[in-house]
Amino acid sequence: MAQRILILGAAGQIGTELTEFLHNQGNNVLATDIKDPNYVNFPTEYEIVDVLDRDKLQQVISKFKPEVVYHMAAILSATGEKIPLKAWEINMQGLINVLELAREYRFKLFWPSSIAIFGPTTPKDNTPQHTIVEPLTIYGISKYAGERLIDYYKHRYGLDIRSLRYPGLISWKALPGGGTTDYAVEIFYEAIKNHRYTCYLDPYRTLPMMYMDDAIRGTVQLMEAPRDSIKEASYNFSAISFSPQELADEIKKHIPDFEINYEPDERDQLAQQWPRSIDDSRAREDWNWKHEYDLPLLVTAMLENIARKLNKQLT
Ligand code: AKB
Repeated sequence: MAQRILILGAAGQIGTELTEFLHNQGNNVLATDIKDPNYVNFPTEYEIVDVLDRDKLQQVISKFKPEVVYHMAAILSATGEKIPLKAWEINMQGLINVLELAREYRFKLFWPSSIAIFGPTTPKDNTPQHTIVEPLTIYGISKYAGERLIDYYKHRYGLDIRSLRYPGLISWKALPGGGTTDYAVEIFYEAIKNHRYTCYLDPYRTLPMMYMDDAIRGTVQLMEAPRDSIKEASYNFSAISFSPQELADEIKKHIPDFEINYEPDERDQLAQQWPRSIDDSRAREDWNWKHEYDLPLLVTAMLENIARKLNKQLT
């Protein structure tokens, strides 16, 4: 059934594709972000909304009356380390503003968490749903505090709030911005344009990753699942894991002269704190999550779509 859906942070990497997907499903979608309308291109209505501007947020919500809100606006891990207090304000105060409006307007809410909630003391392989959580980045701390806060609002005020711990997301339609896992998108553009890439992570820095089509499908599936099937405040959510070297080797199967070299920087220290792989069996059991893209499928899809977008040949 078509719904009235508000997207906050619609111009970001996930928001862009989520907006398109929900619009194509026949929903009445309002996309919002802080970007100038001249620099965005949505198939839906668009409005400027800063999640820190509670009055504007309230105005938009009281007028549009969304049944569902996806709050995707956030500062990611690498940018967060450059502006920690601003990142905390945007990630936490932005969430509190949305939660307070959820209390008043009773919409269903999606809010993204991340594998960044885990830290150096967390078991790195097949990281369980419930385990040691001691993040060291401001982004990870804000995401874990956010998980506790949405759970509080769920139980205290009876709200329907759902959440996923996203891994690194790989997409060709919109660029990521300010994350530690962004290399896994940049590498495709550089491979197609210049046949070489300098990676800021260690060659063997394995991280959990997912193709955007899987991420969007899983997100909407979580939101459509019966309310009583949702047992976790935020679900471990996983598809594949690979290192930069494994990704480069797969790209070389399509672009044989592709070369990668490594200059690890401070982002490698962030990635080092995160899990190598995630146990998402709770998501698979509770609401039937299942990914479709493995590494070869993901690489083929990324190369073909970006080459077409840039009007370039692969070899
Ligand atoms: C980042 O790298 O900061 C994000 C994330 C894993 O949440 N992509």
